[in-house]
Amino acid sequence: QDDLDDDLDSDDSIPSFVKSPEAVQAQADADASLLWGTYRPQIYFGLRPRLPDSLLTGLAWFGLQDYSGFQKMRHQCSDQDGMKGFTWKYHDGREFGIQEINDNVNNYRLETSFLKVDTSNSNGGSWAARVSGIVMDPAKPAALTTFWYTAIESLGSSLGLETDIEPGSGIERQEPVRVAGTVPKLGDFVLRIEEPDAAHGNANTDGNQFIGRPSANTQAGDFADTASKTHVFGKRIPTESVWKAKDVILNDLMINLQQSAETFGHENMPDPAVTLRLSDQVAPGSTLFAVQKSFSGNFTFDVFYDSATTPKGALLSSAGLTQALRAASEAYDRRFESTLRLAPKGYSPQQIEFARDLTSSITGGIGFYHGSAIVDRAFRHEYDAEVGSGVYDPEVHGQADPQPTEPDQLFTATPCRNIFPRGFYWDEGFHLAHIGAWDNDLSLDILRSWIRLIDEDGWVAREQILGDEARSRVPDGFQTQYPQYGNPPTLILAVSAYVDRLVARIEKRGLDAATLSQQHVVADFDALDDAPMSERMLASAALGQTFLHEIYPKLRRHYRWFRRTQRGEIREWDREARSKTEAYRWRGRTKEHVLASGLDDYPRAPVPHTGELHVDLHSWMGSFAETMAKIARVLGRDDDVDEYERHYADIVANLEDLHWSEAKQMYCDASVDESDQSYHVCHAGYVSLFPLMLELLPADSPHLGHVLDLLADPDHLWSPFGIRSLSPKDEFFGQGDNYWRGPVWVHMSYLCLRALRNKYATTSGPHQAKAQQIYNTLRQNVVNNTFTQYTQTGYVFEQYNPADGHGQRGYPFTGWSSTVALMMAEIFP
Ligand code: 6A9
Repeated sequence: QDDLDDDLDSDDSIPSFVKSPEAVQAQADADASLLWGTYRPQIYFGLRPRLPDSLLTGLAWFGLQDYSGFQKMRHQCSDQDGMKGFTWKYHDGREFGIQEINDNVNNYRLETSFLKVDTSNSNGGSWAARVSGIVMDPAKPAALTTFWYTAIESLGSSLGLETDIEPGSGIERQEPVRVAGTVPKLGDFVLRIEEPDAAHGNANTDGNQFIGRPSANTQAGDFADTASKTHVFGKRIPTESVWKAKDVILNDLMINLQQSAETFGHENMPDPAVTLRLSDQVAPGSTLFAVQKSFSGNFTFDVFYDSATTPKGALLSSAGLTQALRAASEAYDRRFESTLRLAPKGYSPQQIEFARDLTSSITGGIGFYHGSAIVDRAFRHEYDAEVGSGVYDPEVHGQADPQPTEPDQLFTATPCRNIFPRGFYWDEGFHLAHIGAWDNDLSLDILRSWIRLIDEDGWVAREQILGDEARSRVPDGFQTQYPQYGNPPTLILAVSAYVDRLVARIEKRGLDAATLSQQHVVADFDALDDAPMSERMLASAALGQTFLHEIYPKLRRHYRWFRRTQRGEIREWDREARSKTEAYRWRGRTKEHVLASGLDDYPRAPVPHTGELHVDLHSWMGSFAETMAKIARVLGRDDDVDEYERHYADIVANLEDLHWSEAKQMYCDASVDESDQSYHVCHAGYVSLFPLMLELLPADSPHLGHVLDLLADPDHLWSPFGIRSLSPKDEFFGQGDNYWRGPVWVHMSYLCLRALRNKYATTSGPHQAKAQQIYNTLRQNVVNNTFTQYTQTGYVFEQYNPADGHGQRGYPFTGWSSTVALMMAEIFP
């Protein structure tokens, strides 16, 4: 009766501009205000364009209080650096940001900011970056040395130092250092590194009156002579090693350090400020330049990237930057309030700042990655064969054959800047909920980038480890991706959120949904609001390539990939399933893990079996079908709508037939025992909640009350800090790696709140009052606990302890944990 989706639709033609690398280029050209950005969230600070093989810039620093700082140079974000928080306090995702880095070990609070000008210029315009240091405790030693590097990644580019320098001599610090270059798509530019003092010839107003002044603990004469100068070096390095700029800098520092050791002897080394300085040597054809400035006390220096095509009058000075940053942060605060509307909800200024930090950190975590991934198209896990012997058989499973793919690109937000700085598929749906609420078009740009990665089969890898830099952060055993394995389809939630925003905008302009589906839609919100909208305009917009039209074929292919490859077996002899096809099983399971599910070590059937059925995937597929129907409706694809609606109805029906346990009064996985008898696999936890979280249960479902009870029961999933992943009554609670076996995950509470707010607490039915009460308390609990932890530690965490609420695992985990800001604002797309 039902298609098994083995063949792709003939009309599934994918416009070539969606998949070609030129398309990405065209896209970068199209949205010039997104060309430059802090797109290396894996380092503390630096700007790059979202172009492969282009220009990289970055900041590194270490403490000069003694020789140990040198070994702990700060560059790549690391949880080993002992920072008391590093947070984008402002970041609008396009033109401006201010980050605070609390380097307690070095007794400095750094403020790094950037601001772009002339951004509608097709080459991305110009920008300024500011680095300020403020001594935290003036009673303690404070001396820091900073490095700003600029490097080209391609042979078609060039770079050169325009400032005169002699090896070993340095440059007077009042003098700006200029690096000029030319890079394809960016054109000609000059980078100026200067201190505000130098620019104005008088004391600047930033409270950094200590610039260059030796503090009491330094050996005055030495410091004044050498560290008060700016030092540089330039070197030709292999283009593919540019991301290791820190190592290149360290190597250059070694030249002078070794000379000093010979001169003074290891026992009598002078102040590190004297010996730890760059060589001032510039090799011919240098591709990387670093500029070093050393400070004791407070300081500020600025880096200006002046594009040759930006009108002179639009270029920034230090004084202009100070003003522009202030104006931008005030504008941000106004925009933040009008977008999230937290003040009327009675939140304190500190709580509002918390939500602002979260919002800035999700946009500040956006990165651009390019390069090869590693994919194994040959291997299958022993449990993935359709006949599950449980024994490894090379005939069935193939030999491992990991291969690098063609280079690809991804524009994506990231879960955690220090330990997971790359794209993760199911995390991204949550990121986009947040980003989309802030800047619709930015979220579409990211969405489009991910959708491009969906391959011919409809598959996209769960973890996007593109290029050597990204790969350097992943242990060997975790690098390979397998084309049989999926991950929860959350990107579709972002598409759905977009459709809702679009419909809301259009309705605001008095156009009904019928007109909309006839005329199709435009992607550009601003065009919608600004232009005098008429039916004629809408019709002409429809003639263009609208966003939904553009992505639909790939989404459909993706949907069909899930249906085809993750299908479960229904055993007809002991199941009363209404549909004989709608059942699902995650591929890629091992005995202990189902990484594909995203819930890694959550307990499943004790013996892996090809007859297993997974209720979380079943629910995701229901949600996927429902959302595809919604998109197809907007696009006026009526046949497809019918198909998705049929799938959806069957999935909802089979949810009850296959996954509801009468005995346990709970939704459960299912499996098959040795004598081929089916049984339920019940572990009270997140998996049991999916039918509710993804709104598959009708508001008057006879099972809804039981699911709500489980969720709200303090003996099971309810904690004062959010919902536990597993009930303390479960035998696996807190066991093993204890990743998804009890700890509280913010984004799962977000999904619950979303379902409650959008459906169960707002639709009349027998459980509405209870749903309302749970909604209010859960929201309060999660917001309060994450806020408390944030004020205590300066961090947002990957998960929270189910017993005492303290933050655990990755930090700063400003990926899906940032949805706390949406909870506060009650934005649940
Ligand atoms: C493995 C170890 C430094 C695990 O947030 C990203 C993902 C989630 O999608 C998933 O649901 N995290 C969750 O269970 C982190 C994934 C890290 C994988 C890297 C290598 C690296 O150690």
